[in-house]
Amino acid sequence: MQREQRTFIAVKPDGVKRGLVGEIIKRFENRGFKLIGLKMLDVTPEMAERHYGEHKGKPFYDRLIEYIQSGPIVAMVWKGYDCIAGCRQIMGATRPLEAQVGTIRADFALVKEYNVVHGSDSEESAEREIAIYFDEKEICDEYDNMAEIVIEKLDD
Ligand code: IDP
Ligand code: MG
Repeated sequence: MQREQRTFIAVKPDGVKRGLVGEIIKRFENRGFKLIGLKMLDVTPEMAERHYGEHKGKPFYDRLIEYIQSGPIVAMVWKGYDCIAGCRQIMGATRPLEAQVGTIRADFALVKEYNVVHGSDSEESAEREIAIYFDEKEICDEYDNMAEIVIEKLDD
């Protein structure tokens, strides 16, 4: 079944520091997804805890909270057909060695702790994460792009 979805994607601090913002955006654009929200910001402790609440209690939680605040992130909202799974496919598996060659994490990361990009894993987490970083007024969904043309073709 076709699903038009929104997802939250972030270039994590290591990705920003390494100058990978353009490369990462390009990969989602190339696929045909539509960029509808974009900002650079420093994650606050409150945002970090809301974002990664599901991992609270895990051994890596404190390091993860520290990592996501170790420099600015580039926060994005993307939209398109099966956008959540599609963006996760472009990102690759959490552990770079398990990620397919050609994915962001296989191509640009060495270890799971510093894996350069975040992407929501379900519709529920996408909407929850978008709300942490964006006001709906900041989302620009009123322009046409290929993603919508592709969806129209699929509907025929
Ligand atoms: P995901 O980013 O692929 O969705 P999650 O399991 O949701 O992976 O983990 C969130 C983030 O926590 C990962 O992207 C990674 O930065 C970090 N992380 C996950 N597992 C570990 C671990 O075992 N050690 C250290 N950091 C981890
Ligand atoms: Mg996750």
